[in-house]
Amino acid sequence: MTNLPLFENETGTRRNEPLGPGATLLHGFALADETALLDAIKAIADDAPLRNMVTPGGFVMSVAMTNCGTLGWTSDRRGYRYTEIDPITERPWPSMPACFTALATGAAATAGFESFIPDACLINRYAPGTRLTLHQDKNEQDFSQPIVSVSLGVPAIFLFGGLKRSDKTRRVPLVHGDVVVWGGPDRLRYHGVLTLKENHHPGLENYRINLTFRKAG
Ligand code: MD3
Ligand code: FE
Repeated sequence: MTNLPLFENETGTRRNEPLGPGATLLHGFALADETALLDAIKAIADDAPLRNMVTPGGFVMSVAMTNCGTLGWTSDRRGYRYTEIDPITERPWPSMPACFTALATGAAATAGFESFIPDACLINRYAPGTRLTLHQDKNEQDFSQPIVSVSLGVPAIFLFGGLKRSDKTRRVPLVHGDVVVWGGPDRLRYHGVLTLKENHHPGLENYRINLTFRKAG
């Protein structure tokens, strides 16, 4: 099937919306790759199953997660960290598919971050009723490297905060195919995802999947 360019503007290019000095929303940037992305996600989850991790405080996260790449983000009672081995399968995380790396590197370059090469991709799966509370991503080595996030499936409302948890948040709707690049002064902003509403997406049922690409090591 061919993807028609439904979200092009009058110049024939997709809309790139600045959310901050180092944050850009690339509307529909992942649409051309959706079939390859969904197939690759299924293969990864067959190898390293989606699971509900436990926070250091003992809460089971409502979002189901897995990883691909040389490093994978995990959480348990001992803390948050990146590991080379999946603690469930006790094998390395599945390797990063070429279509993932190309998408992340291309999105970062489009947003002004040249030569971004991710070594970790966290796959988050949201069912209706699940959410991600406000947090910062601070487990990576080098905060000068951006984070690239790809939204697939049912729409969600993303919360974009400030550098303090108590700072005012902005609500940003994210739909299937949207890619956001977060870097520079926006890299350590608090962020989260509001409780997912019941919705249907052809190919992803009532789920939202988010891919978060990082240079973790
Ligand atoms: C803004 N995931 O996995 S990705 C996460 O939609 C995470 O699943 C969310 O936050 C999701 O840690 C949001 C977007 C994102 C990622 C990193 C950021 C936004 C960010 C870092 C700084 C500011
Ligand atoms: Fe995050």
